[in-house]
Amino acid sequence: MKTIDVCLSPELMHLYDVRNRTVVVVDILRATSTMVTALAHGAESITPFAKAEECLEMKYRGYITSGERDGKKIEGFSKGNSPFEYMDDQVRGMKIAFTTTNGTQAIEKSKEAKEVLIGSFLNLSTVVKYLLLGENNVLLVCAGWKGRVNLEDTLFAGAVVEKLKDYLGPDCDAPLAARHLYNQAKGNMIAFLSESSHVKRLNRLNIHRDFEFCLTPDQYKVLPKLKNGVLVI
Ligand code: 3SL
Repeated sequence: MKTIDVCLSPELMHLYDVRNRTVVVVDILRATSTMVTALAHGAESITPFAKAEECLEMKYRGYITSGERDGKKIEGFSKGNSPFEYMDDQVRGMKIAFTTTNGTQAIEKSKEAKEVLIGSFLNLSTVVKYLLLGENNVLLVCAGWKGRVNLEDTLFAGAVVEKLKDYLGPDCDAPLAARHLYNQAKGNMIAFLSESSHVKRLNRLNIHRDFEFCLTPDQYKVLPKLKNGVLVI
């Protein structure tokens, strides 16, 4: 039986040998939700950067520069990190250089993996189907917040573990904990997350609709994959 594990924070990545695994990076609020949205709406590619300065340089190479620090658009960048900035034709055919506080850092730490995918509630069923049919053991990497665990990424991990429980065995207790949490929350995830740290942060920025959208399952069927350092579908 293939196995599935959950890395609850990128700070725990040193515990995992990812070279033979399929890694799914998840940052529900909001980086991976926004990446899925942009590629579903026709963006050509997303190049993730850990460092904002390196990302900004890409504007001289014809890229849209996107991202945030602490939830706010970075000075000099074209776009922030709201999925609503990447819908319809706003990024169709464009190459995006992207940097975020946690999401792109988690991608950077996952680069050694056999393959790196981008997961969110927005493409949940597509992720699950791919992992079910794939050959590799799986690691779900939760981006968290500055090294700390967060609820929303853990809930997504729990949803994936729950849906694959008859096919992929848990590698340790983190997938079990995530699954139990998801089963408690799934009736009303918005209410369940109302006291979570990042929801409070986003509410302060007045972007409650981003929060609700990012928790909506199966809006898109795309599955972004990292190829030579670039996310494409
Ligand atoms: O940390 C990240 O990668 C972001 O998704 C955080 S925020 O939702 O833009 O605040």
